[in-house]
Amino acid sequence: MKQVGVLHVITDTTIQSRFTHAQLAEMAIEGGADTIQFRQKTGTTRDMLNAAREVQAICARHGVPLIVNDRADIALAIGSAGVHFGQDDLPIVVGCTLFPPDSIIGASARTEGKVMEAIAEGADYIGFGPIRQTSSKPDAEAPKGLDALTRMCEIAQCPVIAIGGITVEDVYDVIRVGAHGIAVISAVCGEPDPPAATQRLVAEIHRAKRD
Ligand code: TZP
Ligand code: MG
Repeated sequence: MKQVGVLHVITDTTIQSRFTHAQLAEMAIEGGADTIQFRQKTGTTRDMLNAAREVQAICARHGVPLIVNDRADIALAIGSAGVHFGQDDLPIVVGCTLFPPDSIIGASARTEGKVMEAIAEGADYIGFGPIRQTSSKPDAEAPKGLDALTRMCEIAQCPVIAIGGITVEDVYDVIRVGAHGIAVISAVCGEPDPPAATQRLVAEIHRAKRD
């Protein structure tokens, strides 16, 4: 099984405009994030490539894997460590043929059937959510809660990364019910002090894994 990080900080320049993707990545890594996800839904491909390239340079300097959301072309162009596909993106089985064998391929899956399908197709981890109400993804489904997360963690034969509205107060329970890790936007990018916020999340993840 490939090594998958426990705190995926998704850089986002729509819920806030104080920081660029690169600045957010730098601060998240400073706070202890072990995975960065570049996620940008709008703008030109050229601008996206330039922004992702900057983030990749920072991640490479710190030895932290970068996962690119949706955009296989950008991921391949910058040589990121991995890519994350949603249900409307490239099928996992197609993604697996495009990327080097050591790449981390993540998949969003919201039902048991989709989880099993993504794993069978070769996903290295499953992103499951939204766990809580989120305002960072306008088309997010209704919150699924901890019971559904527990069930997914039981059936998934690969790491489950919980996502959606996760705050520092939720982290302990999310990990205790079986999630391998969490992915967050607002709990880092929307906080006044992103490095400190990241540190608090990391501490909670480790506390839950120790107990
Ligand atoms: N996918 C499901 S919920 C979500 C994504 C990208 C948004 C996560 O952001 P936040 O601010 O941590 O709820
Ligand atoms: Mg997607």
